[in-house]
Amino acid sequence: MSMKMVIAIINDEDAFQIVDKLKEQNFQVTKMASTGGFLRAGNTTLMCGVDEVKTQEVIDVINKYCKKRNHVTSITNGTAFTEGFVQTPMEVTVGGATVFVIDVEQFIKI
Ligand code: 2BA
Repeated sequence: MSMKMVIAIINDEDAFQIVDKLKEQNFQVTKMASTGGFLRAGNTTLMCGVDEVKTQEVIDVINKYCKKRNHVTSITNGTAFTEGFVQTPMEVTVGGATVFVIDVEQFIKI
């Protein structure tokens, strides 16, 4: 059996749901807390070792539950001394995933 390792860097917000969905479909997954080198903010890295023929199924789950989406949040403008605090709605993009698929040379459980 040929095996692949899917490494996916995803948003923390999507992590619990995606681990649940992968488990439901009988995939084994390891979830690691990670930090992006550019933003230096927390993200989640998933490692999922799968039979080669099932690689696309894992990618489909990631695609379904980690899709980029727009999220409306609010930022606070102004000061208490001027016009007061004003909540300004702002649209931000959340989610998405960076996925690597790697050939597994050996898979050993001891
Ligand atoms: P993404 O490209 O969606 O990458 C999200 C996270 O995925 C990255 O977090 C990093 O943890 C991981 N990642 C992406 N490409 C990788 C690779 N080739 N190897 C290993 N890990 C990888 P951050 O590094 O904090 O980057 C967050 C976001 O900032 C990136 O989103 C991208 O939109 C932007 N970005 C990253 N580097 C940039 C740069 N040099 N200039 C401009 N924007 C950058």
